[in-house]
Amino acid sequence: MNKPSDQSSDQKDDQKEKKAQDSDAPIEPVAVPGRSSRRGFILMAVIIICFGTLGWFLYKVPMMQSTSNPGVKTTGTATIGGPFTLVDHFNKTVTDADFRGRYMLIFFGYTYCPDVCPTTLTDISDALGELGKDADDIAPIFITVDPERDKPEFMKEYIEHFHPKLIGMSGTVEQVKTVAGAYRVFFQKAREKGAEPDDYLMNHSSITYLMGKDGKFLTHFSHGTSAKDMAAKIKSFL
Ligand SMILES: [Cu+2]
Repeated sequence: MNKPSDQSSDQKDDQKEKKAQDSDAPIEPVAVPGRSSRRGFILMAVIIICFGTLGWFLYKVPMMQSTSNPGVKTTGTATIGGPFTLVDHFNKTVTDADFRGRYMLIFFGYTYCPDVCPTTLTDISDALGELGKDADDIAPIFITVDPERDKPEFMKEYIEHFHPKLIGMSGTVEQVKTVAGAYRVFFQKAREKGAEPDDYLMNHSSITYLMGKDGKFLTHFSHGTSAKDMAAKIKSFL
């Protein structure tokens, strides 16, 4: 799974290490032979180590505390979701407002996905089956993060493999970026060197969102949640 925040903190660590090396550098010219200068050198080294350790505690420890508990949502649930304008698999423009009064079960992915998307869409479909009549109020939505290849016609063909109620959504790259941003979904093209321009995979977040009748975030399901568990959790909100 992708953790952009971890990546950036790694980079910060690298930079910090580089800085630490830089600050060590001026010590060398001080180390001239002789007792007093050697004592001075040791003293200076001790001071540097002390400040270095203090610095590490001041910077690193709060950082570890903020990243070591991914279960705690620091962003708040209110910021997940938001307005979108996309194109459904009938090539019709749709917005989030069209779904007011219904629950939205939203998953982001792409039709060329080798594993995560087909598995999740199968789980979603099975969960809907499990819910039976209760699923009438739920709009299961599959939004592509690969609109360049996933045109509406292709989305239509793809979702037919899963559940008759599934709604496939595509749009312009800009529209998809907007909705993905609103749902804090990460996605990125991964093309191997020398591959054809349209021969690539998409790295993407694999979270399924349940949004309320008012369009507000209710809960989310991580990849691998069983259909049974998903159905039970959804039912608790209906
Ligand atoms: Cu996928």
